[in-house]
Amino acid sequence: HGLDSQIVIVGCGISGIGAALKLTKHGFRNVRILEATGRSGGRIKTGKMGNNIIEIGANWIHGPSEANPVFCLSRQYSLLDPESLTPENQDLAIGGHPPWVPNWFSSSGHKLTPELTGPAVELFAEVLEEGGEFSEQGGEPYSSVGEFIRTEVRQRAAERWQGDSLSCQSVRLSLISTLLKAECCVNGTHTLDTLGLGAFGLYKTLPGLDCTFPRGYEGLITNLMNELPTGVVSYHRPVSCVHWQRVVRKGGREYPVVVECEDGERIPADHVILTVPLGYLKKHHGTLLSPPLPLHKLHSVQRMGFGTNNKIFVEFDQPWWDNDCEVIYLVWEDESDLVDQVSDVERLWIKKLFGFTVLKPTERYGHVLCGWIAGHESEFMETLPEQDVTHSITHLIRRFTGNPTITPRRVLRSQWFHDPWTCGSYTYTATGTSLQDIHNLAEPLPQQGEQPLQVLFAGEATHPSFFSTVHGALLTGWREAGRLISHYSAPSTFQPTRS
Ligand code: 6YU
Repeated sequence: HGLDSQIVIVGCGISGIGAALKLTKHGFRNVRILEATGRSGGRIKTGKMGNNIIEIGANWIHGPSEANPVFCLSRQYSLLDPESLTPENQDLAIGGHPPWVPNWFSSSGHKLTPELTGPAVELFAEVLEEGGEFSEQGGEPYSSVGEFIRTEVRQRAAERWQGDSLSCQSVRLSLISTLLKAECCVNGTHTLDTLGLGAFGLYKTLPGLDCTFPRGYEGLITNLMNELPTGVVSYHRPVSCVHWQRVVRKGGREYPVVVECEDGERIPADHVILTVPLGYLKKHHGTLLSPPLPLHKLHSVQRMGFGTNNKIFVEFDQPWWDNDCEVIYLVWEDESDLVDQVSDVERLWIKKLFGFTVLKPTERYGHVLCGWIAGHESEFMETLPEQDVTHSITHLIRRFTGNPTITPRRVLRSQWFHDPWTCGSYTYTATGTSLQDIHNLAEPLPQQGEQPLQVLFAGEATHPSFFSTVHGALLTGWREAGRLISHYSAPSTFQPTRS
C-alpha cells in the first residue's frame, strides 16, 4: 500500500513543510500536517513594526551558496537581493562570522577607539576558533567552551598586554565579556559554561556572506506552501499524544499509530513525522509519546541544550551610531572578570544584552536597531510589560552614549521562551553531549520489527552539523521523507545521510 500509507506530520515549520512537499511530490496521497497554531512557518516569523518588516525569528540565510538548499530555493523564488546572488558573495568563506563594522560604547558614556578594542577582538576570535578544534581531537581540556575561553584569554592577555596600562587591560577584558554574551546569543545558550567544548566544532558553516530577505523570511514559507496540495494542513490542531506500537482498525485496514489531538480527534497513521522543537519535547515528552521514548533517546533529549535568544527592536528618529556602523557593542567597565551572566536577574537583566545590529539599508528600514539578549535574563525580560522594557532600553542607551535626550520612537521584542509551542529559541550542544546524542534524537521508532518507522524525528535539533538553522531544519524534513520513500522502494539499501 506504499503510496496510500497514512502519513501524519506534526508541526508546520520548515522541516514539516519540507517533508510534506517531498512526500506529496513523490506521489504519497495521504499526507497530512497537524499544526498547533493558526499559521505555518514556526520559528520563521516575519512581523511589522510601523511600516517596517522585522524578523521575529530566523534572520539570515547562514552561508548562502550552492550547498545551502534555503539559498537555492530562495533564489528560485526570486526572494533575494541581486548582491546576495553574486558569485563573489557566495564564495566568501568567513566561517560564520560576518565582518561587521562595529561601534563600541562603554558604560561610562564613551566611544572606545580601535586601538583599545582591536587587540581584544583579535584575541577573542583566535581563542574561539581554537575552541572549535576539539571535536576532531581525542579529548577536551575543559568540559565547556566558557572555561576554555576564560582560561586561555586570561593567560594570553596577561602575556600580551603587560606593557599596557591597567585601565586599558581592564577595559579590554570587559570587552571580552561583551563578546561572551554575544556568543551566548549565537549559540542560544544561557552561558558558555553550559556549551560543550568537545561538541563545539560539530556545527559547520557553509561559504557565503549571510544575507536577509528584503521582503521577509516568511516569503519562503508562502512559496513552499503554494506548492503543497490544498487541504494538507490542519491549523489550530495541537497534537497531545502519539500512540505507537498499537493495532488500530479503521476502514478495513490496520494501523500501528494513532495521533491524538487536543480536541479529541484520533487519527490513525502508518507513520508520524514529529517536528516539534526540542524545547517542546523536553517539556512534554512524558505525555507526547505512549509508550514513552526509549531511555537512550530520552537521555539525549535531556542532555542536548535548548536555550533562549530574543530580539528587541528599537526605532529612532535619528541615528546615534556611525553611518557605516553595522553592529553596536556595549561594554560594562565593571565586567573585567569575563562574565556572561548577571548576578541578579530581576535587577540587572539588561546587562546581558550585548548590543544591537543595525537594520540595513537605511532607505528600507529607517533607523532601526535589533538588540540581542540570551539566557535566563532574556526569559525574564519576556515577562516584563513592554513599557518596562522600553524604559530599560532608553536608560541603557542614554548611559552608554552619554546623551540624556535620546528617546526611542518604538520598541518591540520577541518572546520565544514563553511561546508554548517552541519553549525557547534553538538547539545547542550542551556540556557532555556528542554527535551520538544528535543521532539518537534523529533515530526513528521502532528501528526493527514488523512495523518499523512508526515515529520519525525531524526538525533543526536532529541535524548533525546544521542544528539551530533553517537549512538544517529543511534538510531533516527531506531526510525523513527520503527515509519513507526508500522504505517503500528499496528498504535494505537506504542509509540516511549523516552530514
Ligand atoms: C537560520 C537565522 N536565527 C533567531 C531566532 C530563532 C531562531 N534560527 P519550527 O519550530 O519552525 O516548527 C515546529 C512547528 O511545530 C511549529 O510550527 C509549532 O507550532 C509546531 N508544534 C509544536 N508543538 C506542536 C504540537 N503539539 N502539535 C502540533 N504542532 C506543534 N536560523 O538559519 N538563520 O538567522 C536564525 C534565529 C530568534 C527563534 C533562529 C535561525 C533558527 C531557525 O528559525 C530554526 O532552526 C528553524 O526555523 C526550525 O524549523 P523546524 O521546522 O525545525 O521547527 C559554532 C556554533 C554555533 C551553533 N549555532 C550557530 C548558528 C547560529 C544560529 N543562529 C540563529 C540565529 C538567528 C538569529
